[in-house]
Amino acid sequence: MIELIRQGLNGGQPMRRMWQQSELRDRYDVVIVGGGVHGLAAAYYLAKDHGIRDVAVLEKNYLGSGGSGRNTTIIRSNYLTPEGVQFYDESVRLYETLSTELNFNLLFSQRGHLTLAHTDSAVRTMRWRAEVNQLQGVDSRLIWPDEIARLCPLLDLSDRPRYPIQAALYHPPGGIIRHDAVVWGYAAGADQAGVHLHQLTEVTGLEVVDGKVSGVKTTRGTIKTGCVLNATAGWCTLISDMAGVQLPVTTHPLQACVSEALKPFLDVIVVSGSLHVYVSQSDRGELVMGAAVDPYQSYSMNSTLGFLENIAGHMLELFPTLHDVKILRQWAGLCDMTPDYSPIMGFTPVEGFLIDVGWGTYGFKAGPVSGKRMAELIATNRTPDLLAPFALARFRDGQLVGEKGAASVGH
Ligand code: PYC
Repeated sequence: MIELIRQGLNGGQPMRRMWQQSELRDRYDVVIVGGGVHGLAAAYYLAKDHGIRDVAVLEKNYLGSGGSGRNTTIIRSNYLTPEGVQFYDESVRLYETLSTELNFNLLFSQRGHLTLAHTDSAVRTMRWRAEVNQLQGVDSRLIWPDEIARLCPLLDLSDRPRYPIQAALYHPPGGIIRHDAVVWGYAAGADQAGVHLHQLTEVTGLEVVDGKVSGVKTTRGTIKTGCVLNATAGWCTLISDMAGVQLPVTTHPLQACVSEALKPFLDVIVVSGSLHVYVSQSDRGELVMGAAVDPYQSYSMNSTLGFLENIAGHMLELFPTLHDVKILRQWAGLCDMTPDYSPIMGFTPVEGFLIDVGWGTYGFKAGPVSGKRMAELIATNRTPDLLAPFALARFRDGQLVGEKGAASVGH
């Protein structure tokens, strides 16, 4: 707001750009690969919390062009494991104050999140999640059709559908936020703190000498550095392979679509794991909808008719009155899936090569917490307690953090 008034009094001078175009230096203290919310947040907190400003963020396309600008903007912390709930809860709390922190309105709307249960086993899982959430101090509870009807009157709660709705996990702090504003806010904050943001700069190789990272080769030249953070989500195995670090990650497309604008009728976010659909209504009135990841590995971001047919059918099972609604557009992003549906953050066997990967379908909601805690890890050379369960070594040690049961849809 203060910035808006300042610009208003600026006498018609051009607005300050949100971030500058800097010269690419031939060395930085820290190089972050990936200009999405994770990479930008890590750069922002490195500078702001730890005074580490000699940082470059390298993005092969434009900032936010990957998953950060393609997700369906849902923020929540109603996970299944205590480790996951604590971690995503810190992210929700950071999101709650992020507009003020970045001096940029991110339009965060904590409208409540409903995960529907259509079977006895789904009711059991929702009860389990509610209890784990409550034990961690997170507001989630099991609710029944009368309360679901009050929160979402247009849902078909009758016995007519093939899988009638039996109950739901209700998570009031869940919400939606303007995802590109989050990217731009972190980018502007990092830029103002002295970080260099380099778009159209693709990493083509990593230099590793005697088990230590020493440089990054890019399409614009080589950069010397002793610290590289891989924050590239769907492309993370390609970058890690350059350091000789193998990741238990496969990349799958995730599709989404948006309808024409409708009068406001949907106050909450509605998720049905059994029907493979999640939907929220944007501030403009559009329905933003998504489903499970595509069941094949690919780097393709093409949309398919099959996705549209399935999601339309499942949406109509939930909301039969929407039968004449038109789809405006559809798109896809890439998800870096791990065997336990939890991310991988921290050190690797290559000194100075750090990872913030394996986000699957959960990446956007974790941007602030992973950025803050990975910055702490880089600055202190110690793993923060919150990140300890998500180390790469858990796959070697058999200490998985199973979060598949908290996925919005079955995969
Ligand atoms: O985990 O809430 C979620 C989600 C929604 C879309 C993709 N992931």
